[in-house]
Amino acid sequence: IWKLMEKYLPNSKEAIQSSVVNHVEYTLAKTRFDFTLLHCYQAVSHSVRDRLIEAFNDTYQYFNNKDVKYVYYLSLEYLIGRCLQNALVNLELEGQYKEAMLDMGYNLESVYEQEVDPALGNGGLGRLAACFLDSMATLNYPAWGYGLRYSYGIFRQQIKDGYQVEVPDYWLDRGNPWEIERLDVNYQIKFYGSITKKVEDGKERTIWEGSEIIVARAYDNPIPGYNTFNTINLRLWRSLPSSEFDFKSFNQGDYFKALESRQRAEFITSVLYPNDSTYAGKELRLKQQYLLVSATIQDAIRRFKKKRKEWKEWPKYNALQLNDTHPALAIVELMRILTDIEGLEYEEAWEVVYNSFAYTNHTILPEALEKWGVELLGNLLPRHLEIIYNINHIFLEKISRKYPNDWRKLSTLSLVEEGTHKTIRMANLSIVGSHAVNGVAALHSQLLTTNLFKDFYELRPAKFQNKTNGVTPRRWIRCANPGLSALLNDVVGSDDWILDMDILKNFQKIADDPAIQNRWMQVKRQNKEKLYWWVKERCGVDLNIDSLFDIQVKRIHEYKRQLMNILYVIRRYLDIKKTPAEERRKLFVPRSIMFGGKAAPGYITAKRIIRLVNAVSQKVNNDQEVGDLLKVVFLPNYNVSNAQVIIPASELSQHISTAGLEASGTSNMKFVMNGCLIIGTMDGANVEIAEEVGEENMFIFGARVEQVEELRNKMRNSNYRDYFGPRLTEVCDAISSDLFGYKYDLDALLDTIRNKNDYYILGADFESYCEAQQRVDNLYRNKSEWTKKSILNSLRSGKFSSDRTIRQYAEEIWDLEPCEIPNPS
Ligand code: 26M
Repeated sequence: IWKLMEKYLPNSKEAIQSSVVNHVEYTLAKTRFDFTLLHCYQAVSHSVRDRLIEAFNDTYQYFNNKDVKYVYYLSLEYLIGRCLQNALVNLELEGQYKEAMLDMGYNLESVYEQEVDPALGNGGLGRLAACFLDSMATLNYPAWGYGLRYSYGIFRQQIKDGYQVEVPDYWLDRGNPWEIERLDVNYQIKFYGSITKKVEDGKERTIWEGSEIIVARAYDNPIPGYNTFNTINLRLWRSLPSSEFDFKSFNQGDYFKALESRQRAEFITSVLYPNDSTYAGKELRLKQQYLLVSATIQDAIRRFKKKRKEWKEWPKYNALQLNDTHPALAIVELMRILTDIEGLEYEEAWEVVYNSFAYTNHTILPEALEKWGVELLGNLLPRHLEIIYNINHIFLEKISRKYPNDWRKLSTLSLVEEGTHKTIRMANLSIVGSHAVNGVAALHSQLLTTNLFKDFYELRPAKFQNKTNGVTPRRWIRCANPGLSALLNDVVGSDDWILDMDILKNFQKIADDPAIQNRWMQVKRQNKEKLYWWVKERCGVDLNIDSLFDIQVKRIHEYKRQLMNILYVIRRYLDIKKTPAEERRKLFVPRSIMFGGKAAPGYITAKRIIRLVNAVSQKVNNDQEVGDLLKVVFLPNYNVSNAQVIIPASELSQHISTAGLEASGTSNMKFVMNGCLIIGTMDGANVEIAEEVGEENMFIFGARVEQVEELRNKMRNSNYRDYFGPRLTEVCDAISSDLFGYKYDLDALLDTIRNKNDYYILGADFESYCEAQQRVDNLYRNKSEWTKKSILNSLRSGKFSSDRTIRQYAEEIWDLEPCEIPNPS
């Protein structure tokens, strides 16, 4: 058997075909007389899965033999997107499969379309985790991703009568060929219950007995690296009832009650919370967080114990990265196991914990910061609350020794927020329990040290770092934009740029070459055509392919200012209408303005923004006078697979948040790589994009972060009519005069900027935004100049590969070495 297993799967067309046919017969139990495209997708996926599994098992066996250090990436969210094409590209088998399938009468691209898009995340934070996995595998880092296997991903967004409607996303409907269910990897998870203290040989020991016990089961998802045999694991936990627990309740005689408790257990990993910017404090969410944390720590400990090392060596072998505060209880869970179960002294345990954990912050919005009520936390996890109090006590003692009588410092640094409703500040816990804390773009990391975490920074400046986000060029160029990939291959003379985006900088002279410019425009046009059909099918709108494709896709939030974008669209509409027909083409560049993104179900203002976009779209698209000079579309259900169509087709993309509020943004990086020009504020990673591609190749506008507070104060003390310029006033008046209908909703929406202090300073930035838009029109008239800037954007985007980001995490936080497994062939 071992001899047989040493034979790796052959890659010839015939071998691929026979493996697919084999799966049709034996995995799907199908015949060629009753066979659909979906079956084809399933058979192909199983054949690719076989290859992944070989590599996957070898990878961890090799890591284990080499006794390497691991990084554990802990995240409540992963937006991995579709797997089939990504796996084929990373295994460098796409060409072979394409041919093999064509031979059998199937177009591989339509096979790709059969796959569901696993959407176990909300937005930027979840997609970042997925890009990181791709880079960790590609760079041969010994890594594990850990998360939850939600049965329902983020809701599917439908637009009905202009409003967002949420439809449950039961993504496992057709099975999931990419996961491996580990029937043998199960851990018990406890909730509630009580704690007792025992004294044993003069030492106090704490015992926590949970009163609800469930099981977490592992589902493994292989993540192949590009151009390497290394394949790492994304291990997702599913909650199940514990049979041990059943035994008790069934014996008490109430059969149906016992079944109910089984269902409660399964419910924990049922659904992803669809918020990305507000914290709600729901117990079920805390159960999710603890389930991830507890199962993951148990798994890591089991692996470490096989090494038979001492606990103090744990940080040499393990780095644990917290993707925001969502898994922060891991700090407490490891402390609990080390002290209560493994019998370490508190200080010994703290050394181990502190030196292995690191925390990434993704937002400075105060409403997003997690604070668990002590009652809720203490009821669900009594021992953890006690440990948090201990950590806080020891920490604050140090503080008061260093800063005697500084009550302000004590109360801002404390893990506990006092008040009528006492809460635990998860960010403070994460900072105190970690040896490294990082923001996700230079500006954001800077703001953490000067504002949000100022006092922590002064305490330990060396702890605070920046790790500017990045995105994987495999999915975002190679998979999403095959035309551009082929062009870059020709320019570079190889596909080396996929692993080293920085080499593209050596070819900047091509930006002036008319032949290259022409090819570049052709590629963009083909991508625009693909999006044209997508829009026609889903929105029923006929776009002009020659119009400027202007796109803003991201979660809907006031700070991202989709409202400013749509108000400018109205401005343009009014201006077109005012201009005599014969002069319109001279004054306005035809534009197709597209919006996409989900609103959190309870976020009423965000939902009203969607309503406004659709109201404007209705009016403008049906106005004969306007024709193709202006089209407005809301792209429904923005997700990873739709992004792969939308981004490569975009010519202008909008990243227009109030300065200081977008921690980084990552789609801005994807757009730039795909040769799209940015209209944006000096916020998040835009600042670094401007540094790399040159401000002259972007459309930068608006208040800088230092000016925001002052502008806010000015506006607080005046009527909106005094600081709204005439252009914005006229737009608001048009809406209020019911030009677009839906007056009730839309007036309420406008009141967020008219009568609520305009916290996001939309009124203050509007004029400068309009000017930037004018610069866009002017440049677009010069196709060659526009294309030149497009090329330069792409060639200078190397910094924003997640490979660069992950190398920095590995070297500056994790202290991790790559470990490449030998290629079997
Ligand atoms: C919190 C509590 C309960 C339920 C959900 C949440 C929650 C989930 C996701 C809160 C925030 C979440 O995500 C925030 C996020 O996506 N932040 C974005 O992170 C990106 C990656 O670093 C950045 O590029 C974006 O600027 C930042 O907004």
